[in-house]
Amino acid sequence: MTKVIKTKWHILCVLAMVLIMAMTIGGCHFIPISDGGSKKGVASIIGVSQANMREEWRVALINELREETAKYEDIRIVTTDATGSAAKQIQDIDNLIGFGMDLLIISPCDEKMMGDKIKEVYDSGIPVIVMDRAVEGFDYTLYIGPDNEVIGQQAGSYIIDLLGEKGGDVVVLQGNPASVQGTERLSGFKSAIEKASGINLHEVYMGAESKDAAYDMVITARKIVEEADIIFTYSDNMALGACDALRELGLESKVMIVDCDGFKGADEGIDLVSQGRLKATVSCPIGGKEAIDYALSILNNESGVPKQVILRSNIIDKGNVEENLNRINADTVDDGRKIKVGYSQVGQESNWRLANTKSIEESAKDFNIELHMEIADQSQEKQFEAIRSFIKEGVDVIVVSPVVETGWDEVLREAKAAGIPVIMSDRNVLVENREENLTTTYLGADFVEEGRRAMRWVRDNVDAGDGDKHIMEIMGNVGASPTEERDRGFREILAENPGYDITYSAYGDFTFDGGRKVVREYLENNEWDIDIIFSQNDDMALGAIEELKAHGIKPDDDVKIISVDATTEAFEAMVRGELSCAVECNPIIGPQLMKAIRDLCSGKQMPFRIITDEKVYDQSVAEDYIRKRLY
Ligand code: GYE
Repeated sequence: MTKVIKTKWHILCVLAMVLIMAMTIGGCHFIPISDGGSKKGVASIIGVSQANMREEWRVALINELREETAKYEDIRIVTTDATGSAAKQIQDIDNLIGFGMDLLIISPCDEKMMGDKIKEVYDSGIPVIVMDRAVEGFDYTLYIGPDNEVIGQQAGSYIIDLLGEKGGDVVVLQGNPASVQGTERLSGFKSAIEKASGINLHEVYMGAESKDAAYDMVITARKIVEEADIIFTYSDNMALGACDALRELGLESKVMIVDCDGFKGADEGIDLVSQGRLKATVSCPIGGKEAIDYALSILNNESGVPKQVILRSNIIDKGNVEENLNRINADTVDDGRKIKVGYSQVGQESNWRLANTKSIEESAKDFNIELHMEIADQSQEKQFEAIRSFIKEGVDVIVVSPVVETGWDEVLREAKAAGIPVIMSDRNVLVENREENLTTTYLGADFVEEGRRAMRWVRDNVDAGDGDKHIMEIMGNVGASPTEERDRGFREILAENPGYDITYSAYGDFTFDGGRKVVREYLENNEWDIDIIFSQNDDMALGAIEELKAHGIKPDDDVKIISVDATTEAFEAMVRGELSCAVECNPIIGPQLMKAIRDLCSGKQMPFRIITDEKVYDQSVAEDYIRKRLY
């Protein structure tokens, strides 16, 4: 009997060891059975599905996730390695679900092939954080990643400055085909370089994006390299290969190397800059810390979790490598102290704005922030005055919701000179030179996507019929980023659908009266021949509806009306059968903004952009949602 039991026990132990070894070898950080399996003594399990563990930065991401998770005793992390196979990644995810994970962090093998699986997990109620490569659509909880186009642009701009007026020759090492990340970085790099004169690019294609392939290519392309000023590579491991080849060829002092990634490990970007082997590297933040930070917020059902966090990349060279290393290694601690914030608010022009102001004022109290808000009543001059008063007051942080996109460089330089960081909230600005870093981050919506969503709804719900549907566009105030970008997104999808055409477009300043005026003036000069109204906010849509009814034109029957914001008033109009569709633009950004302010003041590096979560509603769902609206 004992023998049999022994045998069985023996087999079980062997099986357990095999299972542990298999999952560990497969990159799965397995929780020892002695812990009572997955859940005993653990509040949450975070499943991590990594595309592969070949690329250094992917290993770095797993390490960063583990380091961060280790700080929380009731959180467990289970990692899997898809070894570059989408089929295996799907299987890994099913295994993680079977393991009882409470949240999935995934870096997709192939964003097209993984989109459906990610949506399936998200729709099942398991929060999903997508990292590095964004999937189509928004069927996930949060995306965290770099802007690879910007990373390439930063490298290109740096090389232009390095070569100066005389220009020069640049050898570009690239995989063939280049990875998604490589393609985006190359695109950004070339878009920057083409703005300069006198720079000759020599593109060299490699069979793989690896250290050894780069080494071989530099050796093989020796004739070109000897005449070059700079080698550009878009990853640390390729840069290391190029460094070794230049050393082999005795060209280290003659040819410089600029690369992307800027990881902090031995012989990676930052280290190679410190050694003097790289001229510069453009850092690509890994995002592991941010992912765990937000994962905990999601698991704790905290408000303020955005939809996208676009991580900031920095140019690191000999002049700032120590400063960057110190920043990366500093353990940012929020000491909870009271923070003084000066907020320059656009105005009180719409219900959206009133809800936005309320959210910010209420969140300030929750986050121990002393808020000094100045309302500008849509005047840029008043915003300048407010910002200068905040500088004089010596606040810790200035936040601006800019009435228009341009004209801010001078006053932002004054804030920078005073050492006061500026966050752009709700709307963004266009500055002359991004490298001046006049603002720290942008927190708000993706207005271009909102415009696309409005026209996609039209395409899917308003039959083009005989192909000449007339659209009236009622726009916000001249020069505001939501005005420009919603228009751009709407027209992008419109261009793909020839059965529709914007036959009249006018500004309504985001106000009720403004929308009413646009319709009234149209009717004073035209017979009504409009099939669809695209209003860039609810207030103007409601004003338009008022004017239509006054002329006996039935909203939603005689003309479909699509609006942006999705305020309660818009839902009420949909329930009344007057408004056809409302594209959400979430004003409740107070919690995200206050979290960003506290992160900034605790020394964390701010992302480039923090994009809010938004959906599209129409009459088919208005009744269900109207009672849940927060604004
Ligand atoms: O759509 C509108 C407000 O900046 C996104 O401004 C905001 C816009 C919003 O007046 O209602």
